[in-house]
Formats: sequence, structure tokens, C-alpha cells
Amino acid sequence: MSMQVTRRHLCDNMTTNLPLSADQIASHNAALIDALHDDYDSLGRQLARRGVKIDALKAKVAAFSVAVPSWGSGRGGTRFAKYPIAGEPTNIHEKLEDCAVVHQLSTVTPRVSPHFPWDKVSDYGALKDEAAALGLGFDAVNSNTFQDQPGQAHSYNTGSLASTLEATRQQAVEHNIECIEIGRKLGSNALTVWVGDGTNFPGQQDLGASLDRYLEAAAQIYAALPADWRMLLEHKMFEPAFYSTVISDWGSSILAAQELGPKAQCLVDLGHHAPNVNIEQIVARLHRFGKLGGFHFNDSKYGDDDLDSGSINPHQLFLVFNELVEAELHPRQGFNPAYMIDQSHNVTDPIESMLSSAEAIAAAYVKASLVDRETLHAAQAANDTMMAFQALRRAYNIDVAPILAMARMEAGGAIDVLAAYRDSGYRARKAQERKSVGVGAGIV
Ligand code: PSV
Ligand code: MN
Repeated sequence: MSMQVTRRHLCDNMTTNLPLSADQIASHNAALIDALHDDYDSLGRQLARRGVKIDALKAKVAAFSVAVPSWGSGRGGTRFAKYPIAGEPTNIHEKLEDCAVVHQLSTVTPRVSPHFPWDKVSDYGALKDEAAALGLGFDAVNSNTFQDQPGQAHSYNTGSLASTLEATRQQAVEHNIECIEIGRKLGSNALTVWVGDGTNFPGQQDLGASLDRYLEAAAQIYAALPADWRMLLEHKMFEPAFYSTVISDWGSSILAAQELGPKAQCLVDLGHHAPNVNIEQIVARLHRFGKLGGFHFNDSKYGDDDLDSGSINPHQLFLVFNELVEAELHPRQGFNPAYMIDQSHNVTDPIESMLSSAEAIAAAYVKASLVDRETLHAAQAANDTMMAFQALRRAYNIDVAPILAMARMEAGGAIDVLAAYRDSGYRARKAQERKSVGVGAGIV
């Protein structure tokens, strides 16, 4: 679930059904291997001059992983429209297959975070085996009380955990408890709870009482958590509620997590903040109080755009990882964040977007690991602002691509993930095999 977990090697005994041919990846790599060694050795010499061992960094990245969202394998669209592509997955089995392609090429995404009821099946034991045969495990399970489902007894049009209606709140609690039960069967150990509850008009609801209702309902879910599980509270400032949301920011989130208990922690989705908020400082604060539970990585220009990680502001991603590496070195009350991608791919092939994002996230982690912390801390202590800033800048400016590529290749992945994916002809094959997705609005 985190940086501490060693990446699953692709030749695992359980892995019997990989979607891409290992020979094809190897022959693709063969054409690039000499250039990679050249770049890796040159970078190794450059880093050695700074006292950094490149192989140690490579080992760090080899142990790093981030989960992919099951819903990220489809063309999400916006609330206005969705333009599906041929060969897009229409069920969890096909989504897993696509996530397996991402992991096979990137070797950095060994787990999938499922969303219910979107990913409902009748036999979760069989689904776990199916994932294992594809080289995958499951990460945090996500509940969905922000949409009505066919046949549902009570609408969420008044909210869910914070609804004024007792029966609706109860239904939302039961759904979350069902998600925990499903997650147990899948081998997960965390539940991510994001609710769309909130208001669109001043005066629509009592701001204090709605939080009371949320806390009371969330406590019932918390009580159903197995001993080794965590409940990750995801905050979001706006959308679908545009005036107030119940868990609107990291302040509300940490207050709720503190009230619920030690198994409740906060999840930071990079798109869920007010514009220009200092997210890296939020990360440091949450860690300080033992409440940093996990991440939803994505990027944005304006709001919750759900763009690919690192596509708009890779420097912010680096600064977030700078805090995470600092936290890793100084664990305080423990440090085990669940790293997940949460994106909506509107105009790209979702597999390509997840490959690109996984690389951007891993790059930010390696760059943050490259920061000379002794120099940084000494400059901070001496109030030498410029040198402290330069300690970060020097790490950020290094092109770490050869380290990532070498770690991938050694784990059975591709040196050039996008080229290998395109050469594989995977999507065109799936376009022949899979039924087409209907048009309509996407997820919010
Ligand atoms: C809400 O915007 C969110 O970030 C939550 O994580 C949801 O579960 C996910 O997106 C999918 O809609
Ligand atoms: Mn999210």
C-alpha cells in the first residue's frame, strides 16, 4: 500500500495470465538497452560527484509503488459528455486486464483501488484470484454514496452520511459496511470514504448539525472496521455541492479523523483544495499529527480537473514528495500512506495516461529522495534561504528518467512504456474483442 511495500515481481508464481507477451517487451527493450546503459552510467557518475550512489536510488524506486483506480481505466469524461474509445473496458474484469497492462509495463502499479457498486461481482474470492493471475492485488476500497443506483430504496439527493433523513443515512452506512466486507474478501485493508454531501445555497442546511450527522454515521462505519483496517477520509472543497461541503478541507477532515479514532486518517486528493493552497504544508501538518492516510494523485489547472499527474505542476508534485520523503525519514507516529492515482481521462487512452502518471509520480519520489537533506537542514538552521531553496532546486533539476527505466527493465517492464504499449497493439485487439461503451455523461 505504500513506499514500504516491495514491488511485486512480474514472475510471481500466481501470475499466470499476463496480458502482454514478456518476449515482446524484452525485444522492445533490446533496441534501447545500450542507450539506457549509457545514460544510466553517465547519470551515475554525475550523482557520484555529489556523493549519491545511483544503485541505492534505483533500489528505492524498485520498492516504490502506487495503486491505480479501477475507474481510471475508462474514459471518464466530464459531467457534460463522454467520448468512449474502441476497446475500452466495460466491467471490472476488463478493467483489471488494462490495469495489468499498466503494471506489466511500468512495474510500479501492482494494486488496483476498486469502487463499489461500480465494480460489483458475485464472487470476490474469484475476483481476487483473477487479479493475482494478472499480477495484481487490491488497494483501498471506495464506497459510492454520491450517486443513486437502480433499485436503491432511498435517494442520495439529500446527501448520504449527513442526510437529514435517518433512513438515507442508514443506507449509506450499510453500503460502507458492505464495502468493508467486500474489501476483506479482496485482501484490502482500507476503506476510502468520500461523500458529495453539502449545500448549494446559503441557509440550505445547518452547517453544524450536518457535520454532527456525518460524524454519527461515520462512527458506525468506523465501528465495523477490522482491527488492522484504516478508514481514509477524503475531503473536497466543492462539487457537486458548490456552497459548502460537509468534509470540505483538511481541517474538517483531521477534526473528523481525530473524533473517530486512531484508525481514521485523512486522504489528500491533489485536486480537492482551494486554488493556490499550499498542499505540501497540509501534508506536513497531517503527518505531524499522525493523520496522513493516503493520496489521490492527479493534477489540475483550475479545480478538480483530474488531469494526469505531473501534467500541469510537476514542481508541486515534487514538493509534496519532498514532505513525504522527510516524513519517511522521520516517521513520528508512524508513516504508511496509501498512494493511489485518481484521474479522469477524457481525451487520452486511459492506459497511456496511467503509464505517464505512474512515471511522473515515481520521478517526483526519486527527485525528492535526491535532496541533500543535510545541506537543506543546515541551511534551514542557518536561515540561509537561498541555499535551502537551492538544495531543493538541485534535486528537482536532475533528469531521473534513466533510474526509472533501469528499475523497470530489471523488474521485467519496458524501458519506454508508451512506445512498448503502442507497439503491442493491445487496444486494437481489445477493440475487436470487447463490446462498445455507451455514450453519455461521465463521472464527476
Ligand atoms: C471525487 O471527486 C473523487 O475524487 C473521489 O475520490 C471519488 O471516489 C472519485 O473522485 C471518483 O469519482
Ligand atoms: Mn479522489
